[in-house]
Amino acid sequence: MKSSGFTCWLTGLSGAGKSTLGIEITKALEELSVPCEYLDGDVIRTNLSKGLGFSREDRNTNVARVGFVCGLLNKHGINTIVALISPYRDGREQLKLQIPNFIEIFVDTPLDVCIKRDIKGLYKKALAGEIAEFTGISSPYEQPLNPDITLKTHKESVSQCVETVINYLQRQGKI
Ligand code: PPS
Repeated sequence: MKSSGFTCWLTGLSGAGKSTLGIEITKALEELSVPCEYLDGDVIRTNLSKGLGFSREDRNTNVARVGFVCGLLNKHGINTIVALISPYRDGREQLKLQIPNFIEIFVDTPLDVCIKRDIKGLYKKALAGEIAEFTGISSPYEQPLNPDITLKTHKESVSQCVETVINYLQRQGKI
């Protein structure tokens, strides 16, 4: 069976804006009657990936599980929008092999901006040494080398970022 759906995979630091963008991209696609499912890191970790921690191995397991689900949904024409830190290049490279229509979207918000935003108060705790293996502080984030799309939430509005993604999907003939 030929895969017909696509996966928009948002990767970036905690607080980069992945979830906000993921939700808004999903809404914009639904308004265009494009069938899609939004998969958010925090939600995935309370069910599909419950029990996983933040070691390199656990993060890549998390990424692979979500990738597996995306592959299944895409096969049946359901497009997927994913917001996961997915910090390791090798984990993301695996997805490209596994998902035929994989679109890597780098939410390129600098660490200092994420620390300033600190919406969940996690950076404060991580900087105080209260959270181990926190991405950008005590655990690495390996930036994509050749993402399909780069979004800079500190320079562009949410609606501009959404427009960039929708325009890309239209140019590529995906929608
Ligand atoms: S990963 O690396 O892709 O498996 O991470 P993900 O599943 O996206 O989960 C990230 C959310 O978990 C919270 N959290 C942490 N993030 C990073 N490092 C550590 N140690 C950590 N502990 C908890 C945090 O709320 C992340 O959500 P976002 O939306 O990215 O801020």
